[in-house]
Amino acid sequence: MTAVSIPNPERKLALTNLGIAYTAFIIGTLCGLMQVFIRNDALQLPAWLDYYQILTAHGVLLALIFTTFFIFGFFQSGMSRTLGAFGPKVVFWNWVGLIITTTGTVMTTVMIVSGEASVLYTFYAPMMANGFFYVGLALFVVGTWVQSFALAGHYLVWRKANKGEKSPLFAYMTVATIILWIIACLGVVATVLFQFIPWAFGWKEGINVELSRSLFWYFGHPLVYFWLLPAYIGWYVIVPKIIGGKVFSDSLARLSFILFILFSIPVGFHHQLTEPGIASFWKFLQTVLTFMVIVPSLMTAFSMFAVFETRGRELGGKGLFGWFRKLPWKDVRFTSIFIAMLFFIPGGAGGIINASFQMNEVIHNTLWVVGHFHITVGTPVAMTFFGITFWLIPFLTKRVFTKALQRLALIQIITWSIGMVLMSTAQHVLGLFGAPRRTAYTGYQHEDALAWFEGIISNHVTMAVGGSILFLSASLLIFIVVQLAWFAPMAESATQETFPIAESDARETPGILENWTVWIGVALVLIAVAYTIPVADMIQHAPPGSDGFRTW
Ligand code: HEM
Ligand SMILES: [Cu+2]
Repeated sequence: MTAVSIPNPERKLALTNLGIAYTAFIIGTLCGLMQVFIRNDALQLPAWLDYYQILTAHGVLLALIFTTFFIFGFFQSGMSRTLGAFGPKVVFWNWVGLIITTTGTVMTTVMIVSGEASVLYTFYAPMMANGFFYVGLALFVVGTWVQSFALAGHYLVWRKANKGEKSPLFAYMTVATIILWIIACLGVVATVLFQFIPWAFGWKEGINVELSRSLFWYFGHPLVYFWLLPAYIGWYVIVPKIIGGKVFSDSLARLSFILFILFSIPVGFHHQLTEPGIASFWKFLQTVLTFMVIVPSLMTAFSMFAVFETRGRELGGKGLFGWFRKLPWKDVRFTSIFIAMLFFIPGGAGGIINASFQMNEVIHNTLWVVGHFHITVGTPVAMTFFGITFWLIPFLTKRVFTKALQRLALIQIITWSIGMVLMSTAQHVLGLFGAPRRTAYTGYQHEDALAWFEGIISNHVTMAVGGSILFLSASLLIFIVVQLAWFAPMAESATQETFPIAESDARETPGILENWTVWIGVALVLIAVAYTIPVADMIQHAPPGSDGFRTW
């Protein structure tokens, strides 16, 4: 399939999703900029604006809205590109889902902006937001489910028409991500519908805090894989094509996605290691399951570098590392994703520290954690999405990604990297010295404590310098996005961007890998083992429910 573009309905759907994603992105990063200045005591907000309001907006707009809308835009384009044009029903239900998701987004954003929901993106009870904040969240999730089912429907139609064939790798990976997302959301939907909404509207008194936090993290950890797997699609399926290579191994790629589904859900307790209401055995079990995710992560790293080395040698690279120089470094579609991968090396190593029972005590709720997720979701995921954007938008708008824009794009990813190295390193080190996360400026009334934060790296000023470079980089990205959407010259067939899909040989791939019933079954068994007894405990031995608090 070498279709130059995809049909108009899919283009419109995808562009709408991407447009909302980037609107959220620029507002979210502006909040980030304010945060670094407030924490450094260089900015005081006016009385009507609150640090926690901004921080809630930052988390929700970037971690939930930017990522989710981007992912669906990417999926819709890729599913149409690899499985063929959507039927009218698939188009219709994708729109219905998109509209519901957007309605939910608008509702939550209005609540946050009007100061009714400064509960941060984890909305921990017993902090209580306006009930419509939770209704907005529920609509957001339901809307993504409708879009997910529409895409799954498209896949099923393809499978019926192509009996006995293995689906294209892009479609397979999309379905895996959707399955993960739907199973994961069950937790957040349960707590929002049955705990938060009745409580916030005053229909029910008191909330079981431990249960709500556990249901949140049952969702919150796989949420990070919902961000990561689409980035991995970029790594496994798209990058090899961009550099002129092939997928290293089709079955390895599929197996790694299955392992991500299995080992990313029954592990939420690793975010709750300091909570008293969960027996340590269950924390231990979930920690062990958490570490299993290292296996597919290293499989991914291995196959990516195998693709790079193979291609570099094809291009004439000699010796142990000669292949490295042969890679197409000037192609920003590749370089962006390569740098994204590099950031994931310290990001993943930090994750192992966070998930370790004892070491978690050292970094828990410190700025270290903030440093960590900016070099996992904030760069490996986000920068992979930038790299995809550079060709996806011109592919959809049929415009040219001109040489001048390509140069700007290189500057954009380099500045993002520099800003992130500064901000994230400062956050990691400050965190080790005990600087807390999720706090505005903290005066620390003692000179010894103040001295900890006066190093060159362990300094809130370094963090602010990094944050400022990041915001400039974000603005540059928006400039490029706007150019690609509306102003770049229209393409002719020779200059039209393609949707790169690498060749992947599925002939030897075991059919069982596409037997979803089996894998959903195994996932549910693991979830039941990890959660049934501790959750039953939380319900049976629950203390009296808590009233709601407005801490802002
Ligand atoms: C201009 C770029 C950015 C800057 C300057 C920035 C800055 C910050 C700072 C300083 C915090 C910690 C505040 C605190 O704990 O008191 C924070 C939190 C956070 N950031 Fe960013 N960030 C940026 C981009 C991003 C991106 C691209 C993402 C994700 C895609 C992201 C996701 C988050 C999340 C999820 C939190 C946690 C919010 C919470 O604790 O509730 N950030 N950011
Ligand atoms: Cu986690």
